[in-house]
Amino acid sequence: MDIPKDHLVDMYETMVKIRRFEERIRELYFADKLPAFDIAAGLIPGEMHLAAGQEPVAVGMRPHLKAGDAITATHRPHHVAIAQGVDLNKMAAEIFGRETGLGRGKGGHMHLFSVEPNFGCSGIIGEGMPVAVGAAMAFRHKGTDNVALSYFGEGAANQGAFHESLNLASLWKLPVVFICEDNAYAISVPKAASTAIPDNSDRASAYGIPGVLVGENDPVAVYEVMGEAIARARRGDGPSLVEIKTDRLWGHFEGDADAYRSEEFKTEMNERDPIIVYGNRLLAEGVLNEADMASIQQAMHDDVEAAIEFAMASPYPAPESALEDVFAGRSVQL
Ligand SMILES: Cc1ncc(C[n+]2csc(CCOP(=O)(O)OP(=O)(O)O)c2C)c(N)n1
Ligand SMILES: [Mg+2]
Repeated sequence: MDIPKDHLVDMYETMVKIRRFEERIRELYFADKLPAFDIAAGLIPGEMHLAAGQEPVAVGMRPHLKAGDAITATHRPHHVAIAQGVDLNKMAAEIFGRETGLGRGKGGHMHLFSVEPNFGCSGIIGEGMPVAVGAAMAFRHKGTDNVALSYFGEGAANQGAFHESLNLASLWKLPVVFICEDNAYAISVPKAASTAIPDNSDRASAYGIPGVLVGENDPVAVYEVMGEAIARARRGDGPSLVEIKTDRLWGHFEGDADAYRSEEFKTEMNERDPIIVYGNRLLAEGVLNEADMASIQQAMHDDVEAAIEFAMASPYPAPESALEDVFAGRSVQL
């Protein structure tokens, strides 16, 4: 692998951190919702969309980022936020609805916003694409070489916002990289039932921009393709569309019976778990040994535990602050 060792190790560490975070959120999410699943109950009320299995799409861009770059992600945002380096303590606190969270506990897991690094996401499908185009326009006007990355699912690629964003970004040659996370399902709808062509990357030619397909859920393949797409945007040559085939290991949301995917499909998917595959490759190529891996696991687990402890020890927002920091705050009369 013709990639600096520190990048290879950094991607592995970040994948482990993301997976551990998702596992712990899953445990704590369910802890007080069972045995009768009550979505409104417990420490983390509401829906929860976790990204276990999709780590490669997030970590592959990480070594190519520079300070000031902007990222928009989706309703399934944790892997991308962690890979960009969003403060893990504040992110966990937001998920638990605490005052110390990124949005002072008012946004929850689908609405994580950070100024430094510049990260945003939304529960509205397709929302992040035009926002990333706006960020890229701002970079152009400011004369920086920053880039905007927009993550979205293959389901979202059928939204009008996809067309509008790619068209405008191409027309104005804006520094954006559009990244389609193709996990083959939009909730329970398989891609073939919603999308006229097999690969969204082919749609790029309709906008006169490069479209690249990453066919494996592999951080090294993502690293290579994202390196080129980000460099192209940074030097002023305009946007690209990258589609990455990936796997959502768990249900669409926590509590999803996931009955629309066969047991055979799920078994095969688990057998190609990208952390195991990539870890074995790093061992085989002598990049890491077993002891290195154990200490990485420990360090990443400790980081996640510290973030969860910070969140759990933080206060809830005061009831009287409910109308602060929201658009309706000034006009609503109670
Ligand atoms: C505008 C809008 N329409 C519908 C929904 C309901 N919804 C939530 S997730 C989802 C599917 C998204 O699928 P995809 O883009 O492939 O992302 P994935 O969940 O696979 O990561 C839908 C339709 C929504 N949140 N926003
Ligand atoms: Mg999908």
